[in-house]
Amino acid sequence: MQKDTVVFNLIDKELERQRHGIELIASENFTSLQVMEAMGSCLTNKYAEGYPGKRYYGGCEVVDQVEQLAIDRIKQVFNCEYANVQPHSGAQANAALMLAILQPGDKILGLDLSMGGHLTHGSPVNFSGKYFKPFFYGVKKDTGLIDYEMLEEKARTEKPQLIICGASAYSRDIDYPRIRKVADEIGAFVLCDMSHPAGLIAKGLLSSPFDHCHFVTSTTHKTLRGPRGGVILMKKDFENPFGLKDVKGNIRMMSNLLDMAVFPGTQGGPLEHVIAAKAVAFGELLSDEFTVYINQVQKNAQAMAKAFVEKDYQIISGGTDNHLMLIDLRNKNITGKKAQETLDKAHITLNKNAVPFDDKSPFVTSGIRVGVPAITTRGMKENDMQTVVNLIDKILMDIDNEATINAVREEVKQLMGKFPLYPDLA
Ligand code: DSN
Repeated sequence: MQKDTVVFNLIDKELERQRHGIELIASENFTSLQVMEAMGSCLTNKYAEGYPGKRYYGGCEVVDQVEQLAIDRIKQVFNCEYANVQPHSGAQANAALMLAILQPGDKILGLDLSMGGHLTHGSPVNFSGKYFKPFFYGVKKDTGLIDYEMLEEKARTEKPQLIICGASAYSRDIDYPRIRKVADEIGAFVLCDMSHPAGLIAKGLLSSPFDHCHFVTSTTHKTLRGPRGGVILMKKDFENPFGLKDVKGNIRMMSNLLDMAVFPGTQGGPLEHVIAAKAVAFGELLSDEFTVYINQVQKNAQAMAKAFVEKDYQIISGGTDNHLMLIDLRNKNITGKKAQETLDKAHITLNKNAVPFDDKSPFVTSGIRVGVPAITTRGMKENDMQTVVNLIDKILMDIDNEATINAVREEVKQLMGKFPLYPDLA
C-alpha cells in the first residue's frame, strides 16, 4: 500500500510545531520515544475484552503480561493495592468510577469548574452533571484557596453520596484528611482526581490522597508523562463499606465493582498498545531520572511564578505548590482569549482560563493557565523561566504590535533550538 503522505506530512508539521514552540499548556508533556514506540506497535491489532487471565478472546497470553506489568508498576509507584489501567482517558476513569458507586440521581459535590474544577466533576454539560445531581464548592475570594468551610457546609446540607477533590486549574496542595472527615460524618465516598499533580504526588512533593480518599483517578499523560489515557487506583480494597451491589444484587468487593464498571460497564476492548505505553511510562516513573525531572518541575513552576509576580502579574493564591499557575490578567487589561491568541502567533502555547469569580464568559475569560511540565522535559531550568516570562511579557505589553510578535517568534525559535526535542526522529 502506498504511504499516506498527506497524513504523514501533517504529522511532520506537528513535530516541527512542537519543536519550535514554548509549550506551556499545563496538561501537556512530551513522552519518551519508547512510550511512543509502544503506542505505535502491533498491540493495536489485539482484542482483549476482559482482564489478564480472564479474557473473552484467545491469543491474549502476551497482552496479559503487558497489562499485568502496567498494573504492577503503577501499584508500586503509588504504593496502592488496586489498579485498573484500561480507562481510555481521565473522563472515562471518572465515568466508570461513578457508574460503580452511584445510582442515577445520586448527589455529587465537586469543585466548581469556574473555580478550577473539571467537567467530569459535575458540570451540567457532562454526563456527571446530567445523570447525577451536582453541587459545588469554590475557592475563597481573598486567598484563592479551596473554601473548606463551604465544602463542609454543602456536604452537611446536601449529603452527597460522593465528594470529589482534585482540580484542573488549582496551584495548591489539598487537605485530604479534612475532606475525609466530613465525608465520614455524612457517609459519603471521597474521590481524588489527581490527573494534574499525579507526578508530584508520585514522588512525595505533594500530600498523598491515598490514605484518605476511597478512590483515586488520574490521566496518564500530564505530569505522569505517559501516553494519553486514564487509571483508577485504590490504596486498599475498602471492603465495600456501604454494601454496594452489582447488577445481580450481589455485594461484591470494590475492586470487582470497579473492574466491571470499566469493562463491560463503560468500555469495550482495552487499548493494549496504549496499556503497553503506560507500562513503559510507569517503569520510567520508578526511575531516579523521573525523580530529578519532577523536582525540577516544581522548582521551575516556583521560579516562573516569582518572575511573573515581579512583573506585577496577579497569580491566584499568590504562587504555586505544583506544576502550574493561574494568572488573572485584569490588572493588565487583557482578556485570556486575546493573550492566548497573540502568544500563539509567537509560538508560545497556553490556554485561556476562567479565574475565580470571573466576570467574562468561558470563551473569553480573564486569565491564562501556565504550566511547566513540557518545558521541563525539554531541559529548561529555573533561569530559563525568567527568559520565558520576559518573552510572554514582551508580547502582552505590546499586544497589537505585529513587529514585536514576529521578533519574539524568532527569539522563541532560537531559544527552543537549544533544547532539542526527539533528535532521533527525522
Ligand atoms: N483538558 C484537561 C486540562 O487541560 O486540564 C483536563 O481534562
